[in-house]
Amino acid sequence: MARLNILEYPHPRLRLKAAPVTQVDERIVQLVDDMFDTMAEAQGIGLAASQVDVQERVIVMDISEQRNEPRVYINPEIEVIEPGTIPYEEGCLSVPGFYEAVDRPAHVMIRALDRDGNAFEEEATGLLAVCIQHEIDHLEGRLFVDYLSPLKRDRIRKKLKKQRA
Ligand code: GNR
Ligand code: NI
Repeated sequence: MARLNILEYPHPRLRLKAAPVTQVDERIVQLVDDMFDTMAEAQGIGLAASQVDVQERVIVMDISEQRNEPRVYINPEIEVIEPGTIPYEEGCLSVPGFYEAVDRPAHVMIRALDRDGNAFEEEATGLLAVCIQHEIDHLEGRLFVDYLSPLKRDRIRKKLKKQRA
């Protein structure tokens, strides 16, 4: 088990597109386990491999209160199954301390591989739907701040830069 370093906005590597996993082997299982460690330590509800500088399509999540419902999504795909969006106040471990409302499709079907490499599908609404879309965005090199006005985004970028200085 190991905790990995989380890249923070505006790190250029957060903009890279992640490649599909070709085989769910020991290396991927190790990555998944390290990502769960990293997410727990950072008290996040989701983490995409892109955030720990691994450009492969791997996501871990746990949106449960008790933090005892681990979810793994490898090579995830989503399909919007009902029109309509919900606003949700989003945060991101790569944009620490900032929360802003983002609109996303409210009802989606997720298809992915699990930690054993088996295909599964899952219907998602509410926070699950929001979170999987937020994580898939990371795999595409997108961040929630991209949905904000350029002014808000720039303010966040400058404040983070100042905090780190
Ligand atoms: O911990 C997180 N909380 C969160 C809250 C609202 C919408 C999305 C998220 S995901 C975030 C962890 C993270 O940065 N995942 O990429
Ligand atoms: Ni995030």
